[in-house]
Amino acid sequence: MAAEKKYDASAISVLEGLEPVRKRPGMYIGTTGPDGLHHLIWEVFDNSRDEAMGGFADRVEITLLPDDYIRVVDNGRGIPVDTHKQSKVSALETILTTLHAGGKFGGEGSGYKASGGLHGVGVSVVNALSTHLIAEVHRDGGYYIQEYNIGKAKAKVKKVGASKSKGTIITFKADISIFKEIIYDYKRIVSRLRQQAYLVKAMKVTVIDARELTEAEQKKLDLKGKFYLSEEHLEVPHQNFYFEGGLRSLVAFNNQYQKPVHKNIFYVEKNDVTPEVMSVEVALQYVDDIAPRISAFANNIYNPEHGTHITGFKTALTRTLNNYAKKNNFFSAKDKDAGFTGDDVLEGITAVVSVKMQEIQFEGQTKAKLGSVEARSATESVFGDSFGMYLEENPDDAKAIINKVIIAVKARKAAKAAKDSVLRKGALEGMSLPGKLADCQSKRAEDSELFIVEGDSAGGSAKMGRDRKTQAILPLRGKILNVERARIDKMLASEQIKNLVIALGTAIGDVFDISKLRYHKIIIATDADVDGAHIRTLLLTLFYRYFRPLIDGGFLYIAQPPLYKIQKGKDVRYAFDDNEKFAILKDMGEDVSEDDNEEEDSEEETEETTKKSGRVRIQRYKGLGEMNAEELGETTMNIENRILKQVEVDDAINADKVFDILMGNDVPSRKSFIQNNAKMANLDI
Ligand code: 0RA
Repeated sequence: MAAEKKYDASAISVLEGLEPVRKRPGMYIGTTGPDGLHHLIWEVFDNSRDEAMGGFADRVEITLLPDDYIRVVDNGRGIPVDTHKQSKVSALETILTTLHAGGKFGGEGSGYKASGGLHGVGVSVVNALSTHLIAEVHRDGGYYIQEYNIGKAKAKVKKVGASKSKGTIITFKADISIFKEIIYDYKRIVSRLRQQAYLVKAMKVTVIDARELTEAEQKKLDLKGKFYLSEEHLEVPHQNFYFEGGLRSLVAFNNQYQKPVHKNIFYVEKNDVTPEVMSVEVALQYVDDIAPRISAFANNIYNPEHGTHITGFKTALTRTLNNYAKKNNFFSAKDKDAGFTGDDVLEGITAVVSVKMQEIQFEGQTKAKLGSVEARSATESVFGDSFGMYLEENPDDAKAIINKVIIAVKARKAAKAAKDSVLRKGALEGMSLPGKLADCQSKRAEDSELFIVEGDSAGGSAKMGRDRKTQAILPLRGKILNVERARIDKMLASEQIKNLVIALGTAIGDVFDISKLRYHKIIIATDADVDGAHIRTLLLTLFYRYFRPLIDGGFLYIAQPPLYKIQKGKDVRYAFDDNEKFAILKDMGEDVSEDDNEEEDSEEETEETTKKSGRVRIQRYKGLGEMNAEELGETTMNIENRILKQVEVDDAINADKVFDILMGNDVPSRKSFIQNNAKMANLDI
């Protein structure tokens, strides 16, 4: 090792205050992309929400302001402004400039922790990553302000007036030198804050988008000293969320496009379950469907991978329903195998489980899975006892639920018999590859790609345009089977799906084996129209429900074929969106004025696909089938030029939702959804 490379104590800078946050923002907020940027809002909001959870606040308001400012207001106790005897610094400044300062104020005797306060430690992190932050506090009869730049106080906290209110206002502007770009996603913010409003009953959350205000309107708004904006400025886009029903309302919301099999949503909330478990809250309702929809939260953090609370919930659910069915003679005495399995009782359930704990433990870094062992027995006993009582007290609901589960049992037995016979015959594993599949030459999955294309004509072009060494083509004819309501036995009876499963090589269901996957890139290539979007939705749903590990493993992709072919003499180029089209036209020396834009846009609605504008020919592709083999190969399949979008679980979950609407039982919502979306060139899935 070279001498100058040796590390000694003097070389290690002593990181002080908030510097570590600016040095490694990723360690505190995950990324410096959009996720991390939005994390700043969650961090501030979570503190306000915790005030509401502790019963100290009942309103939280988030405003997106011009110039990338975010403002979070709550009517909680207000961050203390009194001065610490030793440090001579106010509590406010300590909280805003010290990492992990939250804990200092949450100790025994403060009455804070015991009240359910779970204050994150993050306001200081937000401060560190903001060029400007204003903290306003209404407390003890006074109105106080302190301002910061990049985490450093500009001056001591100052009392600027009297106030009869209580609460905290944090206004911050994220530092553009830290974040790649500062673009707040109003929809995303609304969706997360709506979810949080369900989790904290009786907290009214208001989200306001004031980014587009003119200067005059801003003046009228006059933020200084103002508490809430929404009542006075309803002309600004805003949304209010307030759910007295808590998780009960969330289950109703999740089931809005479904057909419930019973009327009364089950609901329980119990506080102070054990010294560790501060509360357990569960709501559920069964719907006429097969897939379970279980959402899990721990300390208001969403746990997509579930964990101990859901394990306890499932155990109690199975036991309670079995006990009730036995006691009420739903099982025939002759049937020795009578009884519901854990899977039977999950079919068609919509449930939300939320626990709050003192010392919380997650598995892994992302908080995706709860690990705390106490949550398991606490959820099992609170939910089990209460659900047993619900069944006794609501015999109509109980009967409907049990009948629904009995149907699941019958279907499971039928499916198993059918699947056993299919598998025994080696229908999937040893079976020869489908005739429709044009396989690639390589037998190495790492090098191989499977293109799933829509229709035989696109299939033909793809076959000719491919690199046959590594690219295989499977054409699908029209719509694949609706997997929402089909079981494995029925699915395997569908030629289309059987072909796909055999081509993948992994088999399906209990015998699924990812190590047998024959292609490490599976590429869905459908048309850029509503039908194409529909088929893509069907495929994504199929993969999400039956081949989830392929999504998690990053094996599934969506091809992005070009929308336009632009030709001027021998110069042929392809554009993947309108912006690119205009850029190319400009580059070719064409005059593209605003008027032309309009014209193009309206033209897309008509059947006309080819346009002659001077010597430039613009062709809009309606489908893959319109491309010849060379074009398709060049633009969509060739590794150099093509654009692939890797499918993430979120895409699939969204597809699943769209799917519920398109395919579920709720005909009116399906109708209105299709009517509302029919004109969209690209279904937003
Ligand atoms: C520390 C101690 C107390 C409240 C808070 C922090 C607090 C922080 C934030 C952040 C946003 N809104 C907030 N509201 C309160 C407890 C003070 C007391 O005991 O009165």
